Amino acid sequence: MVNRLEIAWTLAVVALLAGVAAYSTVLLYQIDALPSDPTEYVEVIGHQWYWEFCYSNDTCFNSSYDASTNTVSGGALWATPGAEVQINVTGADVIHSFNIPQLGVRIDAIPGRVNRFAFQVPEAAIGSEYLIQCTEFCGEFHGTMRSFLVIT
Ligand SMILES: [Cu+2]
Repeated sequence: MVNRLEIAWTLAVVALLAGVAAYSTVLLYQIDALPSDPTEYVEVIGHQWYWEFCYSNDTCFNSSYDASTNTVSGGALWATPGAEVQINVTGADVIHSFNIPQLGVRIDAIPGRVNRFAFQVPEAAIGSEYLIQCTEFCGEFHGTMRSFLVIT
């Protein structure tokens, strides 16, 4: 004979897990939601071994990193303070992963697929820089596949 207490405990656990599942599902959709009117769109393309940034005025920049001086040349991800930036990320050759650790931005750059993500640029002082680092091992010079988000 089934104890009433066992049934009560089982139902309590089922109710708790159902609540966690419902809350998590809503949260996942909220995190992935894209803004209806972002301030800026940037196409981000991962190459072996540099990032290409294309802006809405159809100009593209290849960002090359120099490890000896910790600087980039040729371009960067430029954004204004407080901007809501939508990035459309893809890969040109192999799988890369676009990561801005300080902002919690991380999204895979996969050839043949466009992944979309939006994030809020901090209200930082103009000239502030945030490291961009590939976080998917993509070959010999993966470690130098860096750039910067520069507040302009
Ligand atoms: Cu990489």
